[in-house]
Amino acid sequence: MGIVNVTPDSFSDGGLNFAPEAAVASARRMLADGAALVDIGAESTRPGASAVGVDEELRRVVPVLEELVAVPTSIDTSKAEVARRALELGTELVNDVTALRGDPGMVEVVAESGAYLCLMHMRGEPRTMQEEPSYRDVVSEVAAFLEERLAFATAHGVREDRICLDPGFGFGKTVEHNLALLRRLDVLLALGRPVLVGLSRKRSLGRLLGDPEATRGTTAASIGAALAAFERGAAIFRVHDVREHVEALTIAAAIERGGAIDGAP
Ligand code: HH2
Repeated sequence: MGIVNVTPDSFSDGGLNFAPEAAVASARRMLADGAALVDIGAESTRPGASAVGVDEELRRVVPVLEELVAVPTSIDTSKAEVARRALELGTELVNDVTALRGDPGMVEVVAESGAYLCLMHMRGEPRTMQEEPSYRDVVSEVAAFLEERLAFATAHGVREDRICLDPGFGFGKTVEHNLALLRRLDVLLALGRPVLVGLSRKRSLGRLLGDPEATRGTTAASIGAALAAFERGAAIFRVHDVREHVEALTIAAAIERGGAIDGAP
């Protein structure tokens, strides 16, 4: 899953894809580089980011999706109205970082459309979520949250086989919390749904590389984290640097599968 943020303020590609033509070109390049779909978002969720209204979010996202009608996309939104419009324009997956808690109308929009859905764990809300997050046991608390959200979604008519789960790296979590969740991805996989991971360029990676003030991680660090997640069973990787991740994961998958790749000596 490639990332295209149609925002002026995202933590890693803010401003780069704010113009619709630039966003469309980035999406097409990511697909050419091997992405299976492109996640279009118009509201930054980086720590401290301020909220965007529904009209502004639609103004940013609609021209991009109109150009990408025949292209597999997901919509990174927590607003039912934005998801509804995106689904009308052909989006296949709703990526809701609030896990259906942000807008009471969201679950119905997803259920009625039959779209895929990503449920992500977040403690608090983006403006304040990094203010001393604390857990008794982060792995079991995140798993219990996702289990409850999965039950909520299916009780409201979303098909279980359409849902994937995401621990929400960096959303109300310290570096240690993120590492614990990555190390014990098996606990989330035990919920029976594919796991999506969003580790790409996250600040925890930069901090692990030794800069306590880092606001983002490098591409190499992102790939290292993605491979560790792959080894633990993650199925979907939300990334900025598509080609590099596709190459690294292709090799990891070939090793996992065993046997020769067609055409390889
Ligand atoms: N991370 C971000 C945004 N959306 N969605 C899911 N499912 N999982 C994630 O980890 C995730 C997400 C934050 O990253 P980014 O989109 O690059 O930045 P911003 O929120 O500043 O636009």
